[in-house]
Amino acid sequence: MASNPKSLGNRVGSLQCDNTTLHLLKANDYVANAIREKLKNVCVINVCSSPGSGKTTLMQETGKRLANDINISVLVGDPETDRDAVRMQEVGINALQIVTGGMCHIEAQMILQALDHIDLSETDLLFIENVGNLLCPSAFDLGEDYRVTLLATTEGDDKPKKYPRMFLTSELMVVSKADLLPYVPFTVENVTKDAREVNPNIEVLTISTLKGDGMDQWCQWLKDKVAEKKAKNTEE
Ligand SMILES: Nc1nc2c(ncn2[C@@H]2O[C@H](COP(=O)(O)OP(=O)(O)OP(=O)(O)O)[C@@H](O)[C@H]2O)c(=O)[nH]1
Ligand SMILES: [Mg+2]
Repeated sequence: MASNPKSLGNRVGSLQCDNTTLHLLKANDYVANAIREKLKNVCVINVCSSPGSGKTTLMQETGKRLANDINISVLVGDPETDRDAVRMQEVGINALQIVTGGMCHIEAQMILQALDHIDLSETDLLFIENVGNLLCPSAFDLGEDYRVTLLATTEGDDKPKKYPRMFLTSELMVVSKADLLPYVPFTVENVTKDAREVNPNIEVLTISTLKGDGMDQWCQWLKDKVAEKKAKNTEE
């Protein structure tokens, strides 16, 4: 199997028993690589966060703003309900719910199966909304190009050091609910410093989906990533 840049399998999902190491995440990484092969013309973004940080709201607003520029599809993971897919469909986004049956993360096999139900020829950007959790999703490569982790101002600015693997494996941290900054003890400077001590390469955007602050930069970031992916595929 080709080495996988997103894989934490060798570090996180392994058991050491009497000189034998079992890599528990190898099967997931194998499927994630198959997804990457299949989606050479689609930019895939795995959106992670704690429950309620604003993932679905951000994608609803993004879908509305980019409706004329980019064809977006969303696969959304939820432990029990299809509420988020319904919310996205209500604003015209092509969305499919993956109900994990109580599981705290999405695995690559679930994405591969769900891809059969998406018109990939009509998709430039595929969002995967992961199950709300800052721990388990960090260990599962879903074949994405980019991992984006939201951290809401209401959650406290100490989270990057407490949940480092999530931030270590993310290309972008979105500080969400920025409109609440005047009311909560949260400093963007502190959280950025901690996130960059965990992952010096992580980009940071501060967004209020509710008020619109930062949405232009976020949409431009997405447009650039979609264009880069298409250009890379054309070169190959
Ligand atoms: N003040 C404020 N509230 C927001 C913002 N974005 C989302 N919310 C609210 O935060 C709550 C949770 O938002 P969701 O988008 O459902 O969060 P989520 O991360 O998708 O939640 P799960 O899927 O359950 O993990 C909702 O009540 C939103 O209206 C924002 O920018 N500012
Ligand atoms: Mg949601």
